[in-house]
Amino acid sequence: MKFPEKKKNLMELLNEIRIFRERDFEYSRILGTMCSKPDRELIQIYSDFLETNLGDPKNFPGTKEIEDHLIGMILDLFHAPSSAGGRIVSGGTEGNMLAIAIAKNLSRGKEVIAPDHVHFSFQKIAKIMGVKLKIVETKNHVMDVNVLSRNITKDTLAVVSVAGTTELGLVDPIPEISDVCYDNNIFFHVDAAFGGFLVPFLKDLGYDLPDFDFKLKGVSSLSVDGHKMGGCAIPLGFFLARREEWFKKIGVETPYVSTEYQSTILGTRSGAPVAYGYARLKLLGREGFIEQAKKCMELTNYVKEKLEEHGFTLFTEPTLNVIAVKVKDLDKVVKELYDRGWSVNPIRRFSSFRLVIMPHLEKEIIDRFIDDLRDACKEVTK
Ligand code: 0PR
Repeated sequence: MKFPEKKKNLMELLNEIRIFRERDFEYSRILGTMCSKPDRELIQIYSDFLETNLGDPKNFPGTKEIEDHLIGMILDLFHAPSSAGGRIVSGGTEGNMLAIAIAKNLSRGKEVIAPDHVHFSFQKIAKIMGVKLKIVETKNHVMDVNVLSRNITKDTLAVVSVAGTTELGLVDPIPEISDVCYDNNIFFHVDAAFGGFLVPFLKDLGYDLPDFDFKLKGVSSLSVDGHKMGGCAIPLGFFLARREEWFKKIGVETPYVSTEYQSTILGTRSGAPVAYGYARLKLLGREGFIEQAKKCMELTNYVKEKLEEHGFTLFTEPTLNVIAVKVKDLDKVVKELYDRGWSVNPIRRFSSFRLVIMPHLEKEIIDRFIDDLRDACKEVTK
């Protein structure tokens, strides 16, 4: 498309934009996403903060106060000690990147040890930051502490593990990994981008899930996404480090703006997702997040039972609200589903596709989906 030479009539323009938007999937037909549909009641907040810029907070002291309160809530949720610091980031990728940047400043090592299910953001980080990603084998699709111990060398820069894996929604044995890292004095980052807003509340409900946050003395940093199970609007992630002073190591002086230094990747950044996130966390509170977690897990069980009733096989028993369904001719099935208006995400290495049972899904949607899945599979095997 060429840069427009002439002005355009506003009504025509709005119409043009609307037509594009109508081509997008309705959120209720997106079954593989880890993101959330914004709450109707809170949408206005996003537009009220559109011009706020937290890159230069002196102009927006009110919005900055919201940011500070929000970070405080997150530090509290994840049992951060008083020495800890937190930053708002654009999402899991940026949070994970800050972790490795800090680790690089604390150690002479060159290798980041991570399980084979680690999110692809670490591949990007390795390329951008010139570190080596040492992928280690897992056992039953979670990190194996013995394999980890065997792989630690004097070159180890950091260890990464995951609470809520991207493909299967599993949780690594984080307490054991934390002990190994603590004993070997190695920086340990927990990627809780997905599980961070689910695991604590499932634990409240009595689910047998491991600790994964700063309660564990070996955890050095943690990333968690508001825009996944936090139900916040995109982009909103959090990065927490056990010591605030570590941020100085990756920070740069910022002479033209009102902060002394910045230690995140973005410079100019919107206050809109921050204000939205603050409101979302307060609207639900622990009470609401427990209800949300319960609803997602009940629906996950329903999906599992329905699928099994119709002869489908799950790749693993779900731990969280992620279900991987094994199918023959994966890509063809995914395409047939797409043509029927359903979006799911293929996990090719497991010949499965992923369903993430997010809060916006309901039983009726699942029933309709399973009917179409059966048709799609019949079509493929014809
Ligand atoms: N860490 C983990 C464990 C993740 O699952 C993800 C993203 C990230 C880090 C990176 O987070 P950002 O994308 O916020 O930087 N996981 C999902 C995935 O890659 C993201 C996603 C969301 C994918 C919606 C598809 C989709 O429709 O599968």
